[in-house]
Amino acid sequence: MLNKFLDVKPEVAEAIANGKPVVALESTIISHGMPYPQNVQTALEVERIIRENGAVPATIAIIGGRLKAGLTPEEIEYFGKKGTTIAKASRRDLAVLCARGEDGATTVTTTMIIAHMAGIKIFATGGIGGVHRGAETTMDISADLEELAATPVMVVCAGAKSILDLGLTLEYLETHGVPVIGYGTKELPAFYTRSSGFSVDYEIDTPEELAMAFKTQHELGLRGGMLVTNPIPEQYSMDPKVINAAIDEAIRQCNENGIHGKATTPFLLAKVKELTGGDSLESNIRLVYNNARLAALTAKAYCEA
Ligand code: PSU
Ligand code: MN
Repeated sequence: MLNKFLDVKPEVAEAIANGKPVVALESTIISHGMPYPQNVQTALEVERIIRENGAVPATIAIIGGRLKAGLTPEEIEYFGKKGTTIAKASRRDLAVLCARGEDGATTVTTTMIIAHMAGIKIFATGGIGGVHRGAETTMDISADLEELAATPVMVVCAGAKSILDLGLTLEYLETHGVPVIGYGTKELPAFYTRSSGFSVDYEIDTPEELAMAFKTQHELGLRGGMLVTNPIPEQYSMDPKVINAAIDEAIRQCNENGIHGKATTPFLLAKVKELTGGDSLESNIRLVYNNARLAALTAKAYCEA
């Protein structure tokens, strides 16, 4: 019995019922992560790349209080156009949004929750939330980390931006038992750049081995997800000096303006984009395509394993 608040798109439901590969996608990256119309173009292209690599895409969102696993192109356009006027929905927002019949853009956390309700195991995105710099006093730690600890969905991302404290983010994931895998690398990628100076737990080099590791985690009866960090392709990676200067300036302005809570991450992302012009947006789009492809191949391998 599926959850009474859940609507699974027929194409997605058919794939799940027949053991075919499905990849979940989040909607906060559309509404809060990129400007219109690039957000809509990117979301549609990501779905195309997933199909091209043999899986069915399921973009996840909350519309009129319904948890949607799979959106139509019209619904993706609606989210892209409404942008930041749509509520950014984390775990704590779900109940009230559903009770009131409102819309919500799903973060990594809520996309994992809804994917799991629908029976989807693999999820591709750009970056995850984590432990913010200064968290030792602000206690700003993304709910994404708790969800990775609890919910059995593999998240394929490009590592984490250094708007976060990457060292503390890794410590937190270790404490909560979340495996952090580098795809073809021993180093944690830092979203816009391929290196961070921090090590991942394991390097894995094929979608087949990723699928096997994740399947084994389920068969062992271990709870929680797995974090796959896939470095941005070399030709789209940014100059670390340029991007780190922009991030430092964004954090300075964030503190100066007293931004906190759920507004922090969207503020930092928008500032970094503003300070680096179109370059960071292009990198961001390319790394999402790269993650979509890997997630589709891994979902396929998972179904065949
Ligand atoms: N980091 C990015 N891009 C994003 C996000 C984070 O590089 O789009 C979004 C994701 O939806 C993520 C959310 O789940 O921000 C985390 O927000 P918070 O830090 O408030 O938990
Ligand atoms: Mn936060």
